[in-house]
Amino acid sequence: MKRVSLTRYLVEQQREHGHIPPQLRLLIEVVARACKQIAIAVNKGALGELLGSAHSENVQGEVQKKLDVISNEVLIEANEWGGHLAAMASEEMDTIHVVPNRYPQGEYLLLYDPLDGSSNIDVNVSIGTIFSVLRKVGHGRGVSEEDFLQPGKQQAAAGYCVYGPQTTLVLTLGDGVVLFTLDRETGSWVLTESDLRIPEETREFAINASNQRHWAQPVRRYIDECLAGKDGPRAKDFNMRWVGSMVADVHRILSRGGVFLYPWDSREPEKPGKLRLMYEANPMAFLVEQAGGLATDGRQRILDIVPTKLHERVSVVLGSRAEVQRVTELHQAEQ
Ligand code: AHM
Ligand code: MG
Repeated sequence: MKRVSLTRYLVEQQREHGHIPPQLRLLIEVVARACKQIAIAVNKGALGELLGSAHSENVQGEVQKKLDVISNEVLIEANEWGGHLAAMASEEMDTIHVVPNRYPQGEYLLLYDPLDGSSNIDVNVSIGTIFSVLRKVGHGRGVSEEDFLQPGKQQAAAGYCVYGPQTTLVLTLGDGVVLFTLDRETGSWVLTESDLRIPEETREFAINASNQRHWAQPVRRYIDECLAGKDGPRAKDFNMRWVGSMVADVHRILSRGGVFLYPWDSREPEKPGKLRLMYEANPMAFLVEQAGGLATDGRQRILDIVPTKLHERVSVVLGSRAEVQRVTELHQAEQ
């Protein structure tokens, strides 16, 4: 079997389709290398005294874990000197990180959640890194938060890495979704799936059901319909899965279908949802659409939302088309 490495995949994409500028190629390679480094730290866990709290809070008031902080630093250090980026933004940083003047400035913006699924770090459950790439629109050296406020449909690339039983990297450059598995013996990312497709129909949903009493009516109705199974309006039995790491839940959906919901709830009515538009929802929505699925906030396509601030939150419904459509219909019926 021909083994295709990430480097070879990117070179061939550039050569054959000409749609990957050299700076974007470098960016993907650098992010993938940083993910390898994060995977090593995650793997060491208690042996490297890397578990537990960092005793600090991020801009969203969440307590940071040591590995959240380390992963954020690994991504900054890996990316700031290569000349491919203008600036970075992270779920774990209050403001954007502009590439320092001592380095050349590139034309891309990188956004990431350095370690998604923080509550699973210390219990040895799959966690991951999510990233999104935008082009800097304006010219000149100045970069501001405004440059990042682009709708997700303008992403040049997006992906995530799951640190689970295997370490896998899932990537889209806007032309389908590919999956690489880390070969720890050679240190190389090997292409193991060249066209991930989400089945249109599913019998599996993912939601944190402990929040049920706080949900809005359309979400309650949708889950009630699923729970009613064969005898209900959907006429089929559903199964439920909730890992608590979006990367792991989305990876399952990309692999075998399903629907993922993290909806608005009434505990904090002014917040549109828990998940972050730019670090979590947008990259996952891009991947899911590229794999043939749908991603909405219940009403509109996530990739069409124009962000008004960096750390904006959003409701998320994504996965197999038929289910996302059903959730959307229920929301529209309410209007
Ligand atoms: P994080 O980025 O701080 O880890 O938070 C995001 C995570 C998602 O990965 C996951 O889907 C969700 O939060 C789980 O939330 P809950 O603990 O409410 O089920
Ligand atoms: Mg996250």
